[in-house]
Amino acid sequence: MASHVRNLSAVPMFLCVFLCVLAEWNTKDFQRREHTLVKPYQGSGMSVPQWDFLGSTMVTNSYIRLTSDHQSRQGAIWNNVRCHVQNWELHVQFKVHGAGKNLFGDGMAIWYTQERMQLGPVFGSRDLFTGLGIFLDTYSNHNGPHNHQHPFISAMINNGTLHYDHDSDGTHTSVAGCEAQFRNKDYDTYLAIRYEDNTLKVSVDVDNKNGWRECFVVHGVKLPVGYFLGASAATGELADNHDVISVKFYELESEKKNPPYTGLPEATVMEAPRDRVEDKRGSLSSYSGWKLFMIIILIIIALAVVGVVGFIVFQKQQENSRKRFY
Ligand SMILES: *[C@@H]1O[C@H](CO)[C@@H](O)[C@H](O)[C@H]1NC(C)=O
Ligand SMILES: [Ca+2]
Repeated sequence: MASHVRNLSAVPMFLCVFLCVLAEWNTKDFQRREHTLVKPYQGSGMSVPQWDFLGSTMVTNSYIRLTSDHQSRQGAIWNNVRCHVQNWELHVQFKVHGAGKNLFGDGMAIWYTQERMQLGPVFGSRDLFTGLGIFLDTYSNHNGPHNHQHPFISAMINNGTLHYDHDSDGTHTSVAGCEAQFRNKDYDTYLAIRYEDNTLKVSVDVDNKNGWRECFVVHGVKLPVGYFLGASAATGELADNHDVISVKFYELESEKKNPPYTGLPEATVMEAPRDRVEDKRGSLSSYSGWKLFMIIILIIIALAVVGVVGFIVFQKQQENSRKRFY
């Protein structure tokens, strides 16, 4: 009996591997290597191709540590290639961890800004920035009644005039946010930032589900092309390790062909937080026609293979039961 169980379980396994390979192939198609940061980080010598780091940042074989679990650190890593892609999705694998049980901080940020390589008070980077900041805030600076828990992920759009206020955890300048328990996890944690047709969507995968959970969606966000991608982190009185494992940048195919926006960053409309929706991680929604066709063909082939394997297993089972009875 045991052998039958093993045989049968091999069928969905095969299908899964097959579909996973398919999903991977689909995303690779759009991946832009000049904005991507994956292991092994180092090229020749100490430098990381296309990325510059500053402050407390330390590059190891398996992670890029923006700050270690020590007080008063600021570190950052910045892509040195301007990003001219209009519609994109960024996947960041990160890890925030430390010895603190109740007291830890301050957090990290992912950037798409005009400025780069400037340490400062906003999660290790400069204030009055121009562009987009996604903040992974682990410490609640706000005293008194709270409308949300920490860690908290939020987005801020800035044209260079807005100041990030730590005392209110940036609530006055944030366009949207959500709670996400991403700290001190044994498994990998991920953040996705999608910017398409003036809509900003942030999703997380922090529950070891291998699927995206929507954090928030904001419509009416205008970000110009030509800015830089970066990540930074800071510790103060409280500390944590803030690690970036990988940054993967995907160009999205858009239906609409708008001319590239070159004005200042703007956020016009703010959408109320919606119910969280489960998405399959790695599957980008904009399939072009022939790709969808290819996928359908491949699924049909997969189903045929499953049918054949199932039939063989069934026959074996019949044989075995005959052996048992006669
Ligand atoms: C910058 O943003 C602020 C706040 O949203 C706004 O009041 C101001 O008019 C903007 N400045 C420019 C030059 O767009
Ligand atoms: Ca804070």
